[in-house]
Amino acid sequence: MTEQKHVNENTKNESLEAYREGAGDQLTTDQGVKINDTDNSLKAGSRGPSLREDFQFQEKLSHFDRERIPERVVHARGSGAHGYFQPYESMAEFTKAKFLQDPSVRTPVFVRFSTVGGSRGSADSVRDVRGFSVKFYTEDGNYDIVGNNIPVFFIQDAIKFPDIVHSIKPEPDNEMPQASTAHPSFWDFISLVPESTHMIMWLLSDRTIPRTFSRMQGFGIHTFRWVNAEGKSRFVKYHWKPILGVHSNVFDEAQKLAGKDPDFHRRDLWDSIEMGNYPEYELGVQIIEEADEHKFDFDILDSTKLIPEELVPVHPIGKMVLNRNPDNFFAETEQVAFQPSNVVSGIDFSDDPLLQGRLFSYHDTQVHRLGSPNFVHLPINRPVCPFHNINQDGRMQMEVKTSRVNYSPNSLGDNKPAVSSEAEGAYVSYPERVEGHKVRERSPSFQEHFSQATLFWNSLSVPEKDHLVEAAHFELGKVKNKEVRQRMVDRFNQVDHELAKRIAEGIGIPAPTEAVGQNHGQRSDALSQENTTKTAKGRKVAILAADGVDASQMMAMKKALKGVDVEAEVVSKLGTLKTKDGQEMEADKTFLTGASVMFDAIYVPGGAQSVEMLKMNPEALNFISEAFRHCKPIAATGEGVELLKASMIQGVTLADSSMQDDKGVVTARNADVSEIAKSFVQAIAQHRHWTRIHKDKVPA
Ligand code: HDE
Repeated sequence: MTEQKHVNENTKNESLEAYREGAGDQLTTDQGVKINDTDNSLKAGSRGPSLREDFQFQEKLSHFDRERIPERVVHARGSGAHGYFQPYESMAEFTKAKFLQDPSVRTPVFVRFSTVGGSRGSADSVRDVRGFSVKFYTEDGNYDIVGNNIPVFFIQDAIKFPDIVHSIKPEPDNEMPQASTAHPSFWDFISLVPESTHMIMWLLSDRTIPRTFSRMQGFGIHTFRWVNAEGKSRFVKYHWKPILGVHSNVFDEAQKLAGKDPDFHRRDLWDSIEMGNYPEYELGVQIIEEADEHKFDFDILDSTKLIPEELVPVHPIGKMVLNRNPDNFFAETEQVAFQPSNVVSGIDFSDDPLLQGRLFSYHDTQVHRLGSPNFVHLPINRPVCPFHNINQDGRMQMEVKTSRVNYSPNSLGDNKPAVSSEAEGAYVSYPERVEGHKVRERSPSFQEHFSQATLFWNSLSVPEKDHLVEAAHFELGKVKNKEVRQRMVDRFNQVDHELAKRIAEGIGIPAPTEAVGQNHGQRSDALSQENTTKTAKGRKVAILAADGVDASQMMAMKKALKGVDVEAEVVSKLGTLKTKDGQEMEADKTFLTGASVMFDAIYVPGGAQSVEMLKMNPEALNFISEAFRHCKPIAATGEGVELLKASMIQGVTLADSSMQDDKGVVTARNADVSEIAKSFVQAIAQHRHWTRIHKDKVPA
């Protein structure tokens, strides 16, 4: 039992130390008996029958037979990381939660990012909502914010959760498709559930194809309650803003990544932490006074609605840094058990019926998945503060409880463990006054479903709107049932007439002739990814090279990029190459192991021989075309410009003499590479260059 008073950044790491187990020197059985041969089972004669008494064989095989536990019913595919959270200032005015009182205290956290629909082995980059779960190991116990990367949800009441999840998951007869909403049963359900409309707009947007976890936003979704030391309560909504901004793939890229590197997000998270590029997120809150609970034209208990930042600004309260990879995937990332019901003093629930249902479901699922109510004893789940209770026994009880009293009250044990008062830090529920009849009903304040879907559509930039329409063409294009597609077009017509017409034309449904109501014309800038932070930091550039490459140009570019925390990797036909000045060098990737979709930008250095060889290589040319089509920055210097000329890119001006910087394509024949690098870095920071009007004419 950890008897820890004050928590710091390292507390969880230190508590895990007691459970760490290296490979050891000598192989033994689970009982500690040394083993002399683990390759041959015990047999009667070397060709004879195996013997029943081979306890070593039995132990090895029977443990292997039980290596799997049930994967999470949703969010099965995930990746985790350790880190810490530090508040900017004391939040005592609003909450007595201890980890939010002192800006000098770093509270350890474990975070798990996930997709929702796919199985444990499915690809990272698929179109899906992402989970964003944070476990704070606080001095007052564990606090979990189990959120998503989208601020709203599909349904309003938790009792509908099995229905929405059944419709998303592969269809029950043929178990297809994997990790995709593009199938009839999902859209059938959605077309019959108007409350899902707002979420569907987010699902079809670029939010569901994030570039990396470090460039992905997180939201608590529900309205929660904060309570301060005086017992005053306010409502609160959580926002995690990535310091690197919110950036996405394009859909074609996400689909290709699923094949080229199904671990793309997991690898990026792992590598970034190993390289010291720690993903960072600012936690922000929207605080709503109790008196303002009913002042909005939607219900703050309705999880299909967000509170526009224009109405209630997001106040940044602290920063989370992810700086340590797990030691063991199963022990930590797979066994971590998040529960929205894990709250600490100063934090309470609202009556959101979606949240209330989750307060039951997560504990229930952990007991099933991890096999016992003692799942809290697992190292990753243990609080770092003392925990003493009189819960007894059960499978895999890890504590050897030494007291004979396991009931309360007791006199034999001096009435210990004793209950505490609120002043001593006991959790006491907020005494919310409630009254009402027992009914199975939805509140009338939950009945309007389209206004915020329209707000989202209005807030998107032109390229974001185009992407959303294309996503709808793909998703609904996979739905053979015409009546489902028709219902969806009718639904989109309630969001916006133009949107419905554009979607209809791509899915074989007649465009609606009349608008349903008038678009309210409102926008919210915070909803568009165009208005996010833009930085080159943490990006990856591919340098295309072959024998004869101009190493001085290449090294100058690498150095300039490194200076702004941009990693560059050399991609070549073979594993090694010879530079123009005769040096042997190793490539980081080949055209087989690397692909443009794995990089954020491309650079082609000069060297006449290198460029001639690349020109003859269709994979190199395709690398350029694909990056161009995905609107990624491209730079070329010296003879490198010739490769761009030989490729199929069009509609941009390439350098003949002086430097050209056109729609993210930066080229120069003779210029100083470090100068070019400045423009290139600016182009990289932009993320993508959507103004390339001819991009879709480029085959890739
Ligand atoms: Fe979950 N959800 N959920 N969910 N959810 C689970 O718990 C559930 C909902 C979310 O990284 C399960 O441990 C119900 C909203 C994340 O381990 C399960 C409802 C939000 C994760 C469950 C919801 C989420 C889960 C499956 C309807 C965003 C992954 C395995 C009210 C705020 C946590 C597990 C991790 C996982 C139930 C809706 C986020 C079955 C009943 C809304 C990030 O308990």
